[in-house]
Amino acid sequence: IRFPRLLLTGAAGGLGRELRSRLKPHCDVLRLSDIADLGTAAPGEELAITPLEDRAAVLNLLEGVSAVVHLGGVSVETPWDPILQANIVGTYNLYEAARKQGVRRVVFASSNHVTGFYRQNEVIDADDPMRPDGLYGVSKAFGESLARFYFDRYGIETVALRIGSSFTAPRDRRMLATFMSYDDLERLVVASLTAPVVGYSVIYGMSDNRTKWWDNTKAAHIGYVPQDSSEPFRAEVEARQQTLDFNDPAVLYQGGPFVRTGPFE
Ligand code: 15L
Repeated sequence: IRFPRLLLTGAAGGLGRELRSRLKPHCDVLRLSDIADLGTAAPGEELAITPLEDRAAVLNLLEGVSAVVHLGGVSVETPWDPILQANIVGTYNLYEAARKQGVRRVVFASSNHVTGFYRQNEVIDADDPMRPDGLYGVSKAFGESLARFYFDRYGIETVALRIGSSFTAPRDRRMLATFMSYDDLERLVVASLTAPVVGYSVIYGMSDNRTKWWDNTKAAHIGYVPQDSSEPFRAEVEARQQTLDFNDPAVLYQGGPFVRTGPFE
């Protein structure tokens, strides 16, 4: 499938910068938005600096768009106000704009922090109750609920990606379980955009790691087949972090350090 126009929000962020070049072959026009600088437009790119909390601007942003990859928003635990504006108001504005502009599918960057208060010795799937590990996780839980409502009520499809840790390499022992390579991120996003029917689906974003906390069996219809693994990094990561403190909540819970971040006042 080649889309006439894809929108990538959060295009200046860590994952947005990776997906910018990787999504281009899948569309005629790639529209990119962020609040940070997006550089200059390459052929076939449209740049639109857009604060997600600006409802009118977001409505314009979705005009003429075939599908959205929504990475925009706050991506870590912070004080409440930025989370409220970007992740809660912003995600509402995005789905309202999708409804008004007739956009039929959204790939929503959710997070493993929606279930960060499960323990590292548990294996969960998308049907287990949400256990957010902070206000950031709560905002992603809101986004997932909103997406589910927009599917049930308006038929707008969403794949919610509960992304683990997508970096060039796992940075600590926790990330041996949560790691997703950029190549696997691309595979996951493209599968989510192109699977024939997704309805409202939730899938954990991880590579084919040996240590697994998340079971994606129920998302098999998306057709995501990870090709990479954290395993080649294991020896180096374990050598760097030799002991684990089992009194540290970051070691006990899947969300890692997020479970003990904040409060901020
Ligand atoms: C996230 O949701 C963050 O956006 C990212 O920066 C990582 O910290 C990741 O989770 C993680 O859990 O490792």
